[in-house]
Amino acid sequence: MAALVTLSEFIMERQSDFPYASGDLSRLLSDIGIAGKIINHKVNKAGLQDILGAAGKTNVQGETQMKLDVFADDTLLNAMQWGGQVAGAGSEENEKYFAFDHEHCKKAKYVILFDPLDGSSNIDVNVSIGTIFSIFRRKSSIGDMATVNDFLQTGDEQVAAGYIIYGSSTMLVYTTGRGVNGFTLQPSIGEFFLSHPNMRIPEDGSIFSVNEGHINACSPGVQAYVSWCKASDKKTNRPYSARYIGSLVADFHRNLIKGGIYMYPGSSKSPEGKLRIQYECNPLAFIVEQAGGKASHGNGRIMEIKPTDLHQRSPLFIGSLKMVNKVEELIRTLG
Ligand code: AHM
Ligand code: MG
Repeated sequence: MAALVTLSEFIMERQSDFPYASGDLSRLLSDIGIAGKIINHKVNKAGLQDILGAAGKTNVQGETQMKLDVFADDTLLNAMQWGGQVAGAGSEENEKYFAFDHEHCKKAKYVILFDPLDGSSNIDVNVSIGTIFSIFRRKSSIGDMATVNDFLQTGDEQVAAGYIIYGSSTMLVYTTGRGVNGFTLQPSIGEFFLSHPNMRIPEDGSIFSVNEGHINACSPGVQAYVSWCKASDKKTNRPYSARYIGSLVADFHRNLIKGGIYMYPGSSKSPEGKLRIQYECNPLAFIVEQAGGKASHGNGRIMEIKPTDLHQRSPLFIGSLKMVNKVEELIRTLG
């Protein structure tokens, strides 16, 4: 039987990849793993919340019941604040970033951005959802409070990124720029174990994931690509299969393993699409590039965008290298 490697063991082992690392990033990743377990516990009881809390809006302990995305946000913010490895946090749930004023946080080297529970529309219907995170070295001086510039870095400046998928099993997938590794939660003992070492995305795939309901409002290049995916061609194994969960982490995770492309293009109504650069596009872009794939905004790499706003949006084309190349080619020629 192969040796079981837990997330904590793996993180500690990998610390030696960074010659001057003091262990802060390792501790931060462990804190995220713990927050993920707490969120997972709550997500798994989602359908029971209303039943158990039916007498009023409070549960048996007298605590007010929170919406799951607010619960996930609070859990991560608390874990980050008390963990003391980040100077601040930016979240999809909050208009402004938080600069933590505890002394140990002011001394921290990193900041974090996250989408605490992505795919909110799927929460109530028992479909996979996820947490996405992105970690940067801070730009502001150690000892001071975090500033807005800490949160407006390009994706290329990320030091680590990952996601947790709450699916048929719960997995944590992350990268620190030395490949991508996936861990599956063993629920009975509450431990993540290395289950997907050195993940690689197939260079080409046969799955396309897009909300086709909006296709008429997309650019000619994007429309041409979707038609191309649906056209028959034995040599390139088309038509491809359409798979769209409407949960970015779940769609991305499937395509990472099987090969495929996820697209959220701009449209005439929303030229910048829907997804946010810093806590949705960038972290998945870092992972996909580390796994041998590609992430584009249509005309170039996602991770080169210099954001000017915490909640800035961008079109996203992400997945297998050849598929992203093809959609870029059509956008280049047709617009
Ligand atoms: P959210 O952050 O409000 O959950 O929105 C992001 C989600 C993604 O998970 C998903 O891929 C996309 O929105 C689906 O959007 P649409 O319903 O427009 O296809
Ligand atoms: Mg989201």
